[in-house]
Amino acid sequence: MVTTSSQDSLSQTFDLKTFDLKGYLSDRQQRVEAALDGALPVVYPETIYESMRYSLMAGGKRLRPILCLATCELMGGSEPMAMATACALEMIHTMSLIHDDLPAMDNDDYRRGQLTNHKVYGDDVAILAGDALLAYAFEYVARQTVGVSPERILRVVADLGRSVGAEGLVGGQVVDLASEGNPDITLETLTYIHTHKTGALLEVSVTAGAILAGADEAAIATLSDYAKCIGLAFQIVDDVLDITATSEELGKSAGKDLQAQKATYPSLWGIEESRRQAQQLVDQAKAAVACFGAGAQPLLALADYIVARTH
Ligand code: GRG
Repeated sequence: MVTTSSQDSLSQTFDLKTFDLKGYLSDRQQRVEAALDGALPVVYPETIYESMRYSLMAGGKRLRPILCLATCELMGGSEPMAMATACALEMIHTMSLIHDDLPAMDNDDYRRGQLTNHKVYGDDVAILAGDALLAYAFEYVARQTVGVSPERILRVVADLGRSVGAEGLVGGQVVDLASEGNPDITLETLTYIHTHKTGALLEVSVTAGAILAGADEAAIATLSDYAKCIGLAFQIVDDVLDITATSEELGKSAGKDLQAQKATYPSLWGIEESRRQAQQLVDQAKAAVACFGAGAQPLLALADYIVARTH
């Protein structure tokens, strides 16, 4: 693995300043939006499809699908090979947001700049919309992936399953709920929560694209190192933004962590140290993928975007 100290020479080699991240994100977001739109038509019983689409098509950065498309491309694969998984990742992410916002969980009224799913459709339909999106995500990968061997598709399905279950999102969420109201939790517990609740899905987003493209195990392991670093950096920045950004900027209620007396990285380290730690992780992530040469440019820029983002 390339060390962090190689970062300066890396930036010179790739001249990251010339990479048009804005254009790259906008292009990939549009492709993902179109694929998602086509993936979920409204049929009978309309209410459930409308509720699923309400949250799925509400915008969002589409970071997980974009990471999946980027690593597939980096490893020599094509967009059609990865698009079904990219959509599935967004379906899973969206269902986790719907369930996270429910009164029994974080109890939020706004998400992605609009009322939360249960505020519009009721708790019952919102729960079912989440369930249906989760089930459909797996069906979609299995049925709609093109140009990839069944063995690779099966591995992606298994990895996705692990990342959402008790070893992933659900495990992280359970420890998060149990820690609520306890501002004294340890850094170890906080890191467990976030590597599972946030990191697991980001990691599979990165590795699934590579698996679909037929990457070797060493490359998958390197990408997994990159993903672990950006996953944690992403959550540290999320915690900072919850304090420093407005509800309008975030598209959801700001200041929720303080209100719920949640331990966060800023509550343990302060804002400046949290930013420094996030930057260090991003540098580490970028150093990990330097071995891939100029093709890694999107992954380098996406890592920078994670610390620079404002929502
Ligand atoms: C997965 C079966 C299953 C159940 C869900 C509720 C729950 C269990 C887990 C919570 C997961 C969760 C909401 C984690 C937070 C992750 C996070 C930082 C979300 C914000 O992601 P962004 O900023 O959002 O990428 P956009 O809206 O841009 O997509």
